[in-house]
Amino acid sequence: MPERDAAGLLRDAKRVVVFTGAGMSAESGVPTFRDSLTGLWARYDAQSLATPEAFEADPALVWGWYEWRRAEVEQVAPNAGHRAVAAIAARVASTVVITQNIDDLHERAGLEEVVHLHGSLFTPRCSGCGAPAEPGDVPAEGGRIPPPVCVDCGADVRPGVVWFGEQLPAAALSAAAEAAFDCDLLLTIGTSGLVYPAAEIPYVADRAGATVIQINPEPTALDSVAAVNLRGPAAQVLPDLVA
Ligand code: BJW
Repeated sequence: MPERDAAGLLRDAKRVVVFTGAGMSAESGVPTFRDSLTGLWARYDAQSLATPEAFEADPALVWGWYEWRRAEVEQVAPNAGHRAVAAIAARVASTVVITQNIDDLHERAGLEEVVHLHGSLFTPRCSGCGAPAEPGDVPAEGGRIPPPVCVDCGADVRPGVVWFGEQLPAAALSAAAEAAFDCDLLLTIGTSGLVYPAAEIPYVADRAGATVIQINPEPTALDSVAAVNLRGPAAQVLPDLVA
């Protein structure tokens, strides 16, 4: 289905869900995970950095890596795709934006509420008692830095993100599932659709009768659930869709 028809579907939609992944922020300069040349998992070992076991084994390595990524995100700006998503939310009041991203680029593009399924670089917390904590010093890429210690219980502060093998925040997951179940149009943007349970969200919408539109330059695991596949980068396709 051509872009013109996708724009019509969006114009007619009453309850929209926007579901985003790393490709949403790629044109801002934030690397994706699984792109074969530039993805984070092409350069770094996920098991050594993005698991609770990795943090237990080497907290300074893991804390330093996330603090470096936080600093990188602070240097970049939302792109035209983020601004187009904010424009959709301004136009359709019931829009729910669900992201797997741990950056804050949707918020900086003007969205007040974003459902963060995989947490955030900006919400570190105590690994012992769960109390919120402050980000620490920023190391150079690959630099180790011991995490701060919780002022309440003395345990290490950890990044506020969801690692492999960890449960997603229950409130975010149920808000996402409910929004997907209730929507009439779901836009899935810049995700490979490989990581569960987040990747279930477009299927929930499809099973509940919504139309799924995908924006991605490459084929993905979600191609078959999408009624419309718009093959292109988010910062180019989205502005045309909302024009
Ligand atoms: C563009 C573009 C442009 C490029 N414009 N597009 C069922 C089956 C198999 C395994 C499992 C299963 N259920 C659970 C699992 C295990 C696991 C999992 O899914 N593994 C699979 C990888 C096999 N899931 C978990 O462990 C989850 N937890 C869980 O299930 O808990 C259960 C439990 C129950 C009871 C007790 C305890 C536990 C947690 C998953 C957490 C994922 N965390 C990460 C890291 C976050 C922190 C960090 O950033 O370091 O989240 S992994 C990483 O992948 C990150 C992302 O949010 C997530 C998704 O990646 P995303 O966004 O799709 O990025 P890419 O790189 O994959 O794709 C980018 C796309 O963009 C590509 O398609 C490009 O083409 C496209 N693109 N440029 C538009 N300009």
